[in-house]
Amino acid sequence: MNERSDNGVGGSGADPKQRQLDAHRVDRESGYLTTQQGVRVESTDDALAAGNRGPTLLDDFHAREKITHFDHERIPERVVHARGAGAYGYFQPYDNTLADVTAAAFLTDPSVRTPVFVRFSTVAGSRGSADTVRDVRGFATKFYTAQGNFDLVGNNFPVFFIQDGIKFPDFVHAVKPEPHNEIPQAASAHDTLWDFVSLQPETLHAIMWLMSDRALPRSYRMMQGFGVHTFRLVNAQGKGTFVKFHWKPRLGVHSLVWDECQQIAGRDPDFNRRDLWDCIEAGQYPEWELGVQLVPEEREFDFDFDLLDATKIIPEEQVPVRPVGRMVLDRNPNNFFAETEQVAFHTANLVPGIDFTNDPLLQLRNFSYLDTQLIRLGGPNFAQLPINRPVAEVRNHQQDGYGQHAIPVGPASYTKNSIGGGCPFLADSGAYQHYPQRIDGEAQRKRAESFKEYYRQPRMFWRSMSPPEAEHIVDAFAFELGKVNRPEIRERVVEHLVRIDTDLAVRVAGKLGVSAPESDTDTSDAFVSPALSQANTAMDTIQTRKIAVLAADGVDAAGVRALRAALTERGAIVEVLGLHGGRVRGDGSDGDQLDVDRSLATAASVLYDGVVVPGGPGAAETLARNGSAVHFVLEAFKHAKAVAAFGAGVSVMRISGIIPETPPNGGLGIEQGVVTTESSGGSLPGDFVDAFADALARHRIWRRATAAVPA
Ligand code: HDE
Repeated sequence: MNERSDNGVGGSGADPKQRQLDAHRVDRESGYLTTQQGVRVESTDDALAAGNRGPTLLDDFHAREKITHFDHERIPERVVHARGAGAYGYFQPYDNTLADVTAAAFLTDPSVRTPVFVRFSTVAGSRGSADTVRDVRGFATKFYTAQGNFDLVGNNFPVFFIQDGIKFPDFVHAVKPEPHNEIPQAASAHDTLWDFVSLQPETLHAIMWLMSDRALPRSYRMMQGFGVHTFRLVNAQGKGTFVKFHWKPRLGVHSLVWDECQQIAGRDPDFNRRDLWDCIEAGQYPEWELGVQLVPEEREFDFDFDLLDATKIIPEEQVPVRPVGRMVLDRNPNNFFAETEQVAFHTANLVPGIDFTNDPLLQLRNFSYLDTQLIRLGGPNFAQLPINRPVAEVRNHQQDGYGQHAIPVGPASYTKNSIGGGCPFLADSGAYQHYPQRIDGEAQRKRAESFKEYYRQPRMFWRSMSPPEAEHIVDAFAFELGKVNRPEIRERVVEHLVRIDTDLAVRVAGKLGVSAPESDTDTSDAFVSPALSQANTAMDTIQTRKIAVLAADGVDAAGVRALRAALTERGAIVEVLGLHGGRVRGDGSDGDQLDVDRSLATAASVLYDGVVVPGGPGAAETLARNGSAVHFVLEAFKHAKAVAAFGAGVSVMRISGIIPETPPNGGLGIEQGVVTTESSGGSLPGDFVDAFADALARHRIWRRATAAVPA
């Protein structure tokens, strides 16, 4: 476990960004209430008024200031990625092996720990929308390097919906709520998005990702990140190498199921945000490995797609992802607005050693971010906001504007000057140098021919899926298109699906109740990329997995304690859910009681990774008669989660129909993720705990048939 930085005001140790932020942190848990001018206030409950019953007097400068400030508290939300959550941490490279391709010290000096701030986001919803909607997730990282800020403004999909930035407003207008009635919020399942998709086959690859489990992350801590575009690394000699950036989560890539997502949107709309916050508070720090795919410039045209086309990936099997270093997030912000809302990422925030390419999507991003931030953050000085300030020194002749915080000293605010001693000096080393790319060509508005193949990579994605992942994609298309009102849009989409893969199209069409047309495309190529399937992700830990233990009076308290200890030791989080709050009685006559963490009324199975029904005949009988408890277990089962029962708790599994009256071999079987033992008390068998932990680590037991389960 890493040493955790102090989360309060000050005391931020060696991290240079935290030390800088300390100067701006204001301790509101001591001292006196004052006005903005520092004048102490005697009362803030009653405005100054004439006599007992008013009117309120304008003389009350405190009341006026308080109200005025409140009136101006809101700023525009981000036009996309409005809903987000952020955290601080650090990045450290493993070694210096990348030094042959980049001059960026933070990527090549293993002794340097670079402070970072990461903001995760959904794209389409507004600031108050739910976390668990079907959407892309933003994964934006600000590296506060000694050479200046570098922002890697990525997503959890490696491809984007359009190839040219000029189409971004069209795409965003199509996916956002429809303009006439502002419906639906944070959802792609509506006519305008699918109309756009049906007319723009370049969207199809990203649409496959959007219909897949990748769009429903279990946690921000369990999703991959991608820089998406091909960037360029540049070494000390000025030689360029094409690069794609990847973040791989240590806990593996895991997803929710769609039914669960929809329920969580009501039960806990802050599900992903809360998860990130809670884990960092608990010292369970999320971690990712940064990796790069490198393509020498000489190999630029070795692929059957264009490296500049952001709707294509370079399959990992073709160019392996080379591990570079590790990022750990170990500190929550102090204030959502000041830090997470005001952070401003920009694709053009580069440091020496990293440069752009001509990707036409990236090129307009390089314009858009600064432009939008000028209005969102109210003027040209937002880089001075504490969250945005580099730890590298800033010194230049830009001046004035709203919210200027610095006090530039000296009369010379121009270059060249003699009055200021010619300062600040231009650097003769360590300065950013643009890659000396040769630029040639006639101005034209035309999509490159090399961008015009739209079906091969969606097909590769589809054919790389495991059977349950493929099933989820079919269900997602059926759901989304089922919400589309205009039949001609549905038909046009199915026509595209046929060109991707007949099996996909026939299955979707079947669920929609339409017939799939004949394919006019050769779909015989069969490249498969196992790296794309979540079936091949890390499944070796139950760290941070949340397990619900249902408890009623008469519970086998010793058994629960033993199980909790065993699971907590493996890094899981165990919560006892009682039919009521407070405590539940144990099963002995010794007055033993068990603390309840949460009452069942405030919880739901969708908020947990697994469920346990403990022993104690009295408790089991009560739970079996309680509809909410039985539903809880059934629903977890239906969502393919690990479920376990011990002692008399096994009867609840039987009554709910999860296991037959006479279970084969003492249980439905570990293969099905249903783990039971007749034992109870402090002596739960080790193989019971091991089997339950194994099932939890596998995340979901997809092979389980759940269609007949009523939940
Ligand atoms: Fe963005 N995008 N984007 N985008 N984007 C914004 O910048 C834009 C694109 C991404 O947590 C905006 O400050 C254009 C791809 C993230 O603060 C805006 C185009 C990728 C975030 C903007 C794209 C992204 C944004 C809105 C097409 C993945 C949230 C507010 C040319 C590689 C950053 C803001 C945060 C935010 C423009 C396409 C990722 C309007 C014009 C591709 C993670 O400037």
